[in-house]
Amino acid sequence: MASTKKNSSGRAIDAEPARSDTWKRRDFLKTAAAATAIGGGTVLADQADGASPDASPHAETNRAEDTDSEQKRPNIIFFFSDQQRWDSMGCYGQKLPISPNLDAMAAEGVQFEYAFTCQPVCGPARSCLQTGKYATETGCFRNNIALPTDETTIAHLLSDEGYEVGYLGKWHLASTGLGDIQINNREKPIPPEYRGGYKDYWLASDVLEFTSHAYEGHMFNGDNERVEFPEDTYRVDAQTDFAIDYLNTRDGERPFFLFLSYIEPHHQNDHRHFEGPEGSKERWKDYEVPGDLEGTNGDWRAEMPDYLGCCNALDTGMGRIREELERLGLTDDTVILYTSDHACHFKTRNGEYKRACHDNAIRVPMLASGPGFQGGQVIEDQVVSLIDIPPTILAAAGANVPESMQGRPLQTLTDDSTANDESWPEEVFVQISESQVGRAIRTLRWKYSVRAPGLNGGAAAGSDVYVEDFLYDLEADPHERTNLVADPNFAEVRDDMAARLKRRMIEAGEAEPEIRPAS
Ligand SMILES: [Ca+2]
Repeated sequence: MASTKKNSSGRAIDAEPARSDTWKRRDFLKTAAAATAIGGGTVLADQADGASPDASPHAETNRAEDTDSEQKRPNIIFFFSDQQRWDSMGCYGQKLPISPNLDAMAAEGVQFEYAFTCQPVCGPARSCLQTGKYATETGCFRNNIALPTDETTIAHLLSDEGYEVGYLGKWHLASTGLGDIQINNREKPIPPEYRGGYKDYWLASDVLEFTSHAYEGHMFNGDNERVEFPEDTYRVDAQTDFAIDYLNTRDGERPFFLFLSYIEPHHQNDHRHFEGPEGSKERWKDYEVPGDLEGTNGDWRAEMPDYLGCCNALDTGMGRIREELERLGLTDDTVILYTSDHACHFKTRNGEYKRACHDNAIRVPMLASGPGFQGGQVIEDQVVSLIDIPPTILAAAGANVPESMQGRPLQTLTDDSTANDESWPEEVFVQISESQVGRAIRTLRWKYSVRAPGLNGGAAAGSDVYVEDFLYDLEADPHERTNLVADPNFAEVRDDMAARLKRRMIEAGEAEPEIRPAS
């Protein structure tokens, strides 16, 4: 990799608190056009603090006026996997040849070494990606809560900017309830009002694992028609076929934004196993055991080869998409972002795969390529979050980032950017639900989490009182084996972390909680 932006990787706990509160989107917007060189795309910096996006969520006034520059605005593909660990790729240390295409993308683009989800479970993470708000802000704090139909999404905002907006794959934001189901689109065509503003192209299933398996299944198109996966085709390949069809059948008059949402490498819920392409068990059996799993129980011994097979199929999909963009002459005009909704701890932190504060539940791969993301940079002196993706997508389009969005454009951190990245937060903020009512922060060095005593994480979104749960020194203990939460030598660190966590909760619209020491 040609360039590494690095100044303080592995630094000790910082004396200065993060200055996220002083970060101004307007500062970014003033420099974003130059930084990302989006063909002179009009950035309406003077309107950044103007009309509230809440007051006028889909206002045409946000739209850039310059027709010439509109034509040069990049296409954007958000390539999204489900439950993918960061270390499933070569560029993050995977030894097996799982990810040649993603590694190539990283070598040309930008790799975010320390990327984390802001909510380690499907629906909430997806609500954050669509809105740029934390899950408690939209009410989607656990699975099975539909995204409120009055929320403004990245699709609405990009539509207003003149983008064609399309969605393909798993949605998981259109149904509410389980036994008490109130809105049920889990196995049905999703009505337009529950599609989050993706109005130009739609081929999706709300709960894709209910309408498909590895080699069969269906989704529904924009006209509510059932579309079968091609026979004997692995699900990832089928979805990639659909994406390539889309690239070849759009009229090309507007730049497009495609949210391409795969379910792999998620396990298949009905039989509780991972389903890689046929042959995965043999092909990927000689994997190096990740350090966090070594010596643990869990089900990774039986499941890892299929899991890696899923990841390899995604990589092949990315290779095919990039090849098709090249064939269509769109490579230089297309930003591609790649990440996952959360990671996978293989039943080593609780009885399933996620919903925990540990890195093997929250650390994800994150890559970007195309305009604004070039040169093989590895960003390893900052932690970044899924919550930064929506502002990144808008910045890539040259669009305003509404104040309601909590994250920051990742373009700020690249070598090409003239924006001040000194104000980038030193920690990511994580909300955890279902398994607990939990909150966590993760800096380059520390992991700190708290848990609300006696509350049901499927019922309560938050709490006034939390108890310290975990403190890990990731420099000394990268696999999170030694919990320092009650160690008197780390009382000062815990105090600092508690202060940071409270500040982040307040920024996310939560009440300042009482945080009690572990007993
Ligand atoms: Ca998921």
